[in-house]
This record gives sequence, C-alpha cells and structure tokens, in this order.
Amino acid sequence: MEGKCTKQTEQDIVQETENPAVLPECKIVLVGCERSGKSALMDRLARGQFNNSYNPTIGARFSACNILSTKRKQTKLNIWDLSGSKRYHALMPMYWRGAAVLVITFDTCSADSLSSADDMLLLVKEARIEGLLGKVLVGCKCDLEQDRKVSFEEGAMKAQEHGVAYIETTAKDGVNVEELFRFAVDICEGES
Ligand SMILES: Nc1nc2c(ncn2[C@@H]2O[C@H](COP(=O)(O)OP(=O)(O)OP(=O)(O)O)[C@@H](O)[C@H]2O)c(=O)[nH]1
Ligand SMILES: [Mg+2]
Repeated sequence: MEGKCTKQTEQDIVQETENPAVLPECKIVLVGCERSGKSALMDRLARGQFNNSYNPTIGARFSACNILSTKRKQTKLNIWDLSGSKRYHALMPMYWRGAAVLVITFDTCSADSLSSADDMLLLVKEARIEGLLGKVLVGCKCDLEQDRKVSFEEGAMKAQEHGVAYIETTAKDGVNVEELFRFAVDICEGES
C-alpha cells in the first residue's frame, strides 16, 4: 500500500463499540519515536479529534472502536498507542504480544524521525513477534508540506527496503487516517 496525502471523505467508523463481544477483533500497536504522531492518529480515528498541543504518552494508551473492512465486515479494533520515549522501550514487547499489525510512525518533518523508524523496523524484525500479520510504515503530519524533510519517495523507499507497506497521513486534516486503519483490518482479515 502506498497512500499519498490526498483527501477522501468516506466515514465508516463507529465510535466506541457497545457490544464488542460478537465482533472479530484486531489488535494494532502504534510505535515510533516521541512526537511522531501516534496519539494524534489514534485520537483522530477513535474520537474524531485533533489536539495541536503535545501531551507525551506515559507508558501506553488504549482505545477501541469498530471499523468496516474493505469487504464491509465490521471489526473491533483494539489500538495500543505506545510512548515513543526510550524510558518505556523495555515494556514494548509486552504490548506487542498478540498484535496482528504493527504501525511504525515517523514525522515527515524530521529526517531523524525516519531514522528512528528505521531502527524500530529492525528491532521489530529481530523480535519475531508471534502471530504478527503485517507492518505499516506511516509518514505523519503530511499537512505540514512547507516543513517537510522526508519526501514521499524516501518514505516509500524505506518501507520497500523493509518489505512493509507505506502510507502518509495527517491526523490534523484526517487524510488517510481511516484508510490506514482499514488497511490494517484488511491485513487481519487476510485481504492485504
Ligand atoms: N500539523 C500536524 N501536527 C500533528 C499531526 N499529528 C500530530 N501532530 C502534533 O505533533 C505533536 C506530537 O503528536 P503526538 O501524537 O502526541 O506524538 P506521539 O507520537 O504520540 O508522541 P509520544 O506520546 O511522546 O510518543 C503534537 O503537538 C500534535 O498536535 C499532524 O498530522 N499534523
Ligand atoms: Mg503519544
């Protein structure tokens, strides 16, 4: 998957599930360096909100919501948003357990951020997470075109190097956020 930063409007999110027991579930874990945009992605999807101020995640956050897959199958997404701070890195494997899809984020306005994502992709590969079905590299904040330091092509090349999918998103404008999580659900369903 390679998703450029272009607007699309379909709304297939059902906020906070009320009867989750009957639905197939998919565990997604967001990793990436500090400030790369993980929490903003989760909050945009699960709450339809964006907050410009930075509130670092302490340890991890969790959110659940229902989403339709490409084949229109409703799935409960269990999203874990991990802190990017190195202080919590030792805890990461605990959250990775049982994950179907790992989303590795970087900030398109920071070359260092892409380099951290590169390290993370290697770490995840070495961890050989049991049951993991797929990984997606995500270039965040693509609304900040004037501050961009990593081109779409560089991001896509990095993803290709690691054999993972690539997509660019903006949690601020909502572009490609739903598409990212739908892609993850499609992976869970064995469709991607
Ligand atoms: N313009 C813009 N700003 C964003 C976007 N996503 C996140 N930000 C801002 O970037 C900062 C960091 O975003 P977070 O989502 O908190 O980053 P994080 O990866 O969760 O950071 P940690 O919790 O420290 O690991 C915040 O000030 C957000 O408002 C985006 O798509 N566009
Ligand atoms: Mg966070």
